[in-house]
Amino acid sequence: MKKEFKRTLVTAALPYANGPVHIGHIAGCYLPSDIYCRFLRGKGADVKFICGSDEHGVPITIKAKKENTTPQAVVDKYHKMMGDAFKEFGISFDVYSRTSSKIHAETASAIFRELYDKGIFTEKETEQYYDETAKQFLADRYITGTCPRCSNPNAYGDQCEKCGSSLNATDLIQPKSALSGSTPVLRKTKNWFLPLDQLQPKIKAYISSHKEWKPNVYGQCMSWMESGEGLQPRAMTRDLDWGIPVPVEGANGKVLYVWFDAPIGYISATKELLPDTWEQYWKSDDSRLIHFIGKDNIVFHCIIFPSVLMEHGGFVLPDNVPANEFLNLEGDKISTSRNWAVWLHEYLEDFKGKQDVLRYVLCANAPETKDNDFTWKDFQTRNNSELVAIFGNFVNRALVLTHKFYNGSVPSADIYTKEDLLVLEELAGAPDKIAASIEQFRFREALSELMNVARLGNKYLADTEPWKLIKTDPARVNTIMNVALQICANLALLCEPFLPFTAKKLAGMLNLSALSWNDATKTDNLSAGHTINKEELLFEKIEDAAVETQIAKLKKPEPIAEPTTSKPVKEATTFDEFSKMDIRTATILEAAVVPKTDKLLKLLLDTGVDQRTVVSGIAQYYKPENIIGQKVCLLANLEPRKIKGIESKGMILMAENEKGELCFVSPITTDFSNGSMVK
Ligand code: B3M
Ligand code: ZN
Repeated sequence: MKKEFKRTLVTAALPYANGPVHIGHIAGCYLPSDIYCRFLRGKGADVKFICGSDEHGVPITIKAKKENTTPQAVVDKYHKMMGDAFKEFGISFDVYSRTSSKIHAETASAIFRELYDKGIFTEKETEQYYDETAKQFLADRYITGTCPRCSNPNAYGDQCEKCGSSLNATDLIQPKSALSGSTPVLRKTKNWFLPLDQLQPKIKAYISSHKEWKPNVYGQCMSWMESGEGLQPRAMTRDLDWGIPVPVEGANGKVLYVWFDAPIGYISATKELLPDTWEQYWKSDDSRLIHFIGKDNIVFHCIIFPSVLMEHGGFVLPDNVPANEFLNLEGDKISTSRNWAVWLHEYLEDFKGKQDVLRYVLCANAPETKDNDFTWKDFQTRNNSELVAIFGNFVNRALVLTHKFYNGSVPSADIYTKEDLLVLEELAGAPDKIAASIEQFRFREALSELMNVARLGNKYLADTEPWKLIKTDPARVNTIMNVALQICANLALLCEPFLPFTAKKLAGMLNLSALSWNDATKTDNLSAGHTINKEELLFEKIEDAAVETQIAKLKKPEPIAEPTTSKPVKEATTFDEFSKMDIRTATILEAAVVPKTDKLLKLLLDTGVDQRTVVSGIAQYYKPENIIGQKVCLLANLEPRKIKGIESKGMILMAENEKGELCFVSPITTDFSNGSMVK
């Protein structure tokens, strides 16, 4: 029997605050969850829509290193950027919170502590890689080395991106620390593990009771439990300095595993939204919890988070986890590092006021059951031949004719023909059809049912030709135009979940107010004599030039490689002249800002032959603590020079980027020792 729920809590995956949002994220979970929530609200249901930024974890610290700044600065920047873009795109979160908030640290710590006190965790000492130069344990992402499967020399400690194998850091051949380039050593460390092996029977029973889940989700969960040795214990704490401190004794220098704290972010965000009533949504049996995510997050939402909730007790478990597959772009995997992406904030800038076009295309082409492809050509076609030619065209004709024939006043329908009645019947049946699809998370199907309503209207006008009949049978035209206007009104109600900006505009044109989804089962939402407003175009044609610009932008190389930034080659020199330069490799051992300056760093270098001090003008670009262990090229026989009272012996070689900033040229991992000649 289907359970009756009183309220629904919908969550969308908390995006990592280490970069902006792209169309893959939107199609994966933010758009479907938004459609779902708007639909439920339209039906008058009690629903809350929860999201926020995921601000912990190694992706954030890596980004901070890359941008030479602090993790907090990184998350502050992207939290704001993502929140603003979601809002402008019409993603209707009731709250957009963040996991660096105080309320979240308290909530996550309390849940960890409860599990700890109940004796759920197993304490285990394991050997983890430790970087002796950087003096810290290394997260898997911070270790690179050769893949044992395919010999890719740049595999990461958790995964080889070349052959796709998932790895353990200790599997890597010749591991290197990405922090200092040194070879990490194994050190013992204690962490707290969630014994998923022991919990497996409970988890399996829970998932087996949800055969209604999407086959990709259900299947993935089952295959984890049934293949190999089944679920394995997983550490819920990590040796890292960015995150929520582990709230138990003897856990100095350890933080909660990001996948322990992040889903709890849904709870903290609900608390932030509803300080007094949040428990209703999380703790009563008649509340329904639904997580919208992308497929790479399935294990965390279907297995790990429910285990935490179960072991804690008192919380409802996810009732459904409608995960989508991936969206590709122009036939290729979306990639942040290759800049192969359509960024939401850039779309909003380039296509002002066209939020609904992207919403439409991403929904019509959503990767619901398999990976799908976004192309700019398809974007243009769907806009021009569906939104403009069907939806926009129908509404425009109906409104223009109403103004022309009736001065904007809705005519009355006195006698219906059989044809009219069939059209009205189909119109009245549309909301249930669309609803049935949405309730099963089939948003593409739902959208196509919505477009069928616009098609119905278009066909009705084409068949009845009121513009011809007006001379010979004006009474008949009254009915036709009344019916056409009812279709317009219901379209405004039904399109709201998908195309909220269009819904608002259309409702304004029709002078409709205070109607919602449920009213769309009626076919007399506009009464005779009601005055409508002037029509405007709902959608505009998108020209070739606009999509060509986007395609060109996609193909444009990273700005750093642009030819305009290169300087002409200098005058010729001789090899003898060059040979006089003693350039060799060295490692930065210590770094400090030279007092009373803001440009200079005093560096202590290991040159292989000695240790020496060099003063370098790079303080604006690098923080001293971030460059310890950095390999450099040193011009070793440059005459010593006193700079601010410090004797500087040599000069390190840097590259100047197009912004005039100085960057290290040496790769992060290197295979030569200090003192190697550069020739
Ligand atoms: N931040 C991973 C991701 O963005 C992660 C989701 C957390 S949901 C609690 O793919
Ligand atoms: Zn590999």
